[in-house]
Amino acid sequence: MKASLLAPLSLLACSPIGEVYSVRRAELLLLLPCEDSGDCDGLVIPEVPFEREDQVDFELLNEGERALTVELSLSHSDFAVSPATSNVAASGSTGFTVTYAPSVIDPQETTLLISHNAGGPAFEITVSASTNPDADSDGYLHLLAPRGDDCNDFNAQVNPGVLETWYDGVDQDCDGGSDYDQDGDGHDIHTRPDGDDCDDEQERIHPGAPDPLGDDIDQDCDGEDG
Ligand SMILES: [Ca+2]
Ligand SMILES: [Ca+2]
Ligand SMILES: [Ca+2]
Ligand SMILES: [Ca+2]
Repeated sequence: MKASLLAPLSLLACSPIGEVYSVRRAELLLLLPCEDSGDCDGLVIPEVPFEREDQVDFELLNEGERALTVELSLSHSDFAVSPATSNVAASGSTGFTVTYAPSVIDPQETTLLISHNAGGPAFEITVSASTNPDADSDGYLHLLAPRGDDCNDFNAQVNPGVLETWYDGVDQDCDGGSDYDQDGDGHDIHTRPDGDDCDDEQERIHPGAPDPLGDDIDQDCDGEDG
């Protein structure tokens, strides 16, 4: 049996093989991708923005002479592994994917449990992940981050420090107001389907505004002065 040549099964052996790191259990050899940083103690998923997900692939080799069944599970709902079960043919291999979709800003860690019928203990692999709170690198953090105020963290032209461009349908400065109400009087510009502001650059001019007679200004937008 090839397995008899392998390292003691009770030890978690982690050693570099090119750009992957390996862990053995009986006839199974787990090959994990290794970060450039040399952080190779498990699966590492770096810098995933909110509202996005990232994934890391790894491989399980069956070095034995019989087909083996493996089951994979993760203990954290922000992580998922696919497929959850697999049969690994003798002398064959199977690929798996761990996906991370962050729900919080803080770095997270979970355990990937890989059960198998190869004999010996299951694999327990640490999966760690971190988030990128400023995905568009505009210096403003995602709304879900502490003190975050970037209402679109995937567009560097949108943040509280940007000058608003009116009437383009985009809230550039993240103030949450209507993009069709430049003067902020609560009435959208009259050119909009639901707009009734006849002068959207004067906050004192809109339907319902006082319209004193004789100043030649139609403050209440009814079409005439007074
Ligand atoms: Ca940002
Ligand atoms: Ca932004
Ligand atoms: Ca705008
Ligand atoms: Ca207005």
